[in-house]
Amino acid sequence: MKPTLLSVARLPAFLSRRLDDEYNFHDRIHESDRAAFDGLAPRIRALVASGEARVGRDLLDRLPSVELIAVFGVGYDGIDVAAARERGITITNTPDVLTDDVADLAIGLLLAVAREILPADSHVRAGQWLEGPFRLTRRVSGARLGILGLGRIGMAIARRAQGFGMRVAYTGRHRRPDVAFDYHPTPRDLAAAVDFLVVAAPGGGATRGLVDATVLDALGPEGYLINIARGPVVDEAALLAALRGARIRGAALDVFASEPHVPAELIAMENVVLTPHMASGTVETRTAMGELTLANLRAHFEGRPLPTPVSA
Ligand code: 8YV
Repeated sequence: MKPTLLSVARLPAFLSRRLDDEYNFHDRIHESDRAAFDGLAPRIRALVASGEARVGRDLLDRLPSVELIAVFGVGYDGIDVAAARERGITITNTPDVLTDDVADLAIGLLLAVAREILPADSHVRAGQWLEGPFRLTRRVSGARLGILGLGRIGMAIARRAQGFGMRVAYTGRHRRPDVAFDYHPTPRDLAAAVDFLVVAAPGGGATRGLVDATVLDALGPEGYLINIARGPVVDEAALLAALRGARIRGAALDVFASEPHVPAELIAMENVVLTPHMASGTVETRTAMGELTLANLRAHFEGRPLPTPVSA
């Protein structure tokens, strides 16, 4: 008999189709059909989530047979890990396969906000070039880049930045003995030392609000913030206030505090670049993420070692 699976997030169609072929798969029926969910809940053996999905203690309480939560994404801050562990539930994610794409978008956002690519594009489309040249923008090559969270994605951003001759510095819980970049013990110290601050830290309670008003003020009126990690790592109200008061020069954001809602004030600002949580969103990477999610599920149900379990 095929194991029963529930997805708790919107998944790409190709992945849902494959899950449907291989499992007794139910797509978010806990949201769409409560009665059907209640009948099925005792038989659900695995959840398929995404980087943005929420799996709380309350949901797990209703699912006594869940053995595995397979996350289609690297971040699992939406999962109540403690509640899962108490129940002996294993969690898998999809690291590595998305690292390059996320780093690519971080650099793309950085270039877009500094070189004002979107306003410049509007300048051409609106026929304003006929009236005069576009204003001068900010140089990226050779600038100072700070990375908040030098994990796999942070390192990939650093490598790309070195190609632009940027001087790289970082902060994180620990100084890394294996890298030569300047280490700053706090986000504030790092922000004070750089022109561009890129957030690449995991989400969750430990990093919530890490980029606050003091960090933004340290970044200063010529500084830029780029966030490709998780919205809540940045205090969004403090960011809005800093942008409003020209206390930082610009921001480029792929993630937000309550996606898909983006504050109207942010949308109205010209010195920000906004993308819809799409850093891993290429055909190639989403396909690889889907394959890895399926490989984790298969290994689990066949009793083989999991390709990418989340370590404690
Ligand atoms: C999402 C992400 O998972 O990997 C992560 O942690 O946030 C993204 O890659 C992706 O958008 C699928 O929902």
